[in-house]
Amino acid sequence: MLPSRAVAAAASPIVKPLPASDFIVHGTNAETRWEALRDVGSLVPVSKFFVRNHTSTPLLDGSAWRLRIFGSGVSRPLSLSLRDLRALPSCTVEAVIECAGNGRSFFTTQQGQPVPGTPWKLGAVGNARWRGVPLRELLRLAGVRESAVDVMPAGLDDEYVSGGVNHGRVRRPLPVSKALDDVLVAYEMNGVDLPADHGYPARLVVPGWVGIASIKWLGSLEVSSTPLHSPWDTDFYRLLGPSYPAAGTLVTSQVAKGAFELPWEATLTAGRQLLTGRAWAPGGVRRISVSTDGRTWRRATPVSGGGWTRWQIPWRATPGAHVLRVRVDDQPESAPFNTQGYLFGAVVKHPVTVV
Ligand SMILES: Nc1nc2c(c(=O)[nH]1)N[C@H]1C(S)=C(S)[C@@H](COP(=O)(O)O)O[C@H]1N2
Ligand SMILES: [Mo]
Repeated sequence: MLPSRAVAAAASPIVKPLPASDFIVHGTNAETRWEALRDVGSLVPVSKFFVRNHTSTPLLDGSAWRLRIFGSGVSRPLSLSLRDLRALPSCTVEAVIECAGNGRSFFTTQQGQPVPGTPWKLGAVGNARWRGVPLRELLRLAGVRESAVDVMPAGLDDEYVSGGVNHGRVRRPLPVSKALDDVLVAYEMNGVDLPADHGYPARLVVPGWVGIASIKWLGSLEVSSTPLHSPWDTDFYRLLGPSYPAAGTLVTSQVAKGAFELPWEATLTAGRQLLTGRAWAPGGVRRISVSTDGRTWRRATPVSGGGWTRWQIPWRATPGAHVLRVRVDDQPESAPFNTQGYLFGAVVKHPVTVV
């Protein structure tokens, strides 16, 4: 048996409980309900954190697990156990993980541009505190060469088969420049061992980049002096369509977004309401504006800072149908169409009925 094979098959694609009050389940994926974050602090607890699985959560044995680092870009290939990894100097970072397809359903519902794929609203995002070893340090230990250009992290979940094609293990090349910058090989999430659904025993955390970069159930890192590719950078996670070059544009950084901590659709009672929500942007949030009438905008009050900001704004709600909007930084009115529905960065129109 391979040392890193799953010890057992889980009964469902996601292991943790998915109460309907906290999640909308889409096949092997689960989206966080925004109303479930209303009274929650800055960190999204594991119990409410979205899950995006290409297949199923594997149940890995941490004591048998190894992380292999190899390839033409390193002079000292390594094989680390979980104990080895935990013995190295660690650091803790707060970072948002957000699926490239977060907000995808709004291409269809707001822009009349149907796109295939998981019809996320805005709940394919979460902020957590991650502890682990900077990838930079592991690459140094492995003797990363000047000539190294790409790192290919690969997951230990099942091979991904779609449309009759086996694409192999979930893996996606990461440029060495990013790998040496702020990427973490994380083994804790919000102070506990990484939960099975979020990559136990270790995952990458790639701050500011689309979620696919943050490979879960990390089993190997190939470091190469020549460019590496996988279907996850050649076919998936590319912006394709009339306004892009024929080969498409690779998706790397996320775009600014904001959400109300309200059900979709929401019903509120008339009178004074305190609207609350969060705003997030890879480089930090600069400005949050809210419109309750579609014409005038008011600044919301930030309750916390950074790249994941809680905010609030009072609203005198009058009976009837309303559309609430939050704009973070320079969010546009419409998002550039791409055939796979990535990076929906436009202002979202949140329907609310006041009674
Ligand atoms: N091995 C592996 N890593 C993976 C995935 C996967 O299916 N397999 N999904 C990716 C995608 S598309 C996203 S958005 C994030 C989601 O992380 P989460 O499930 O911890 O929220 O994990 C990424 N890492
Ligand atoms: Mo994703």
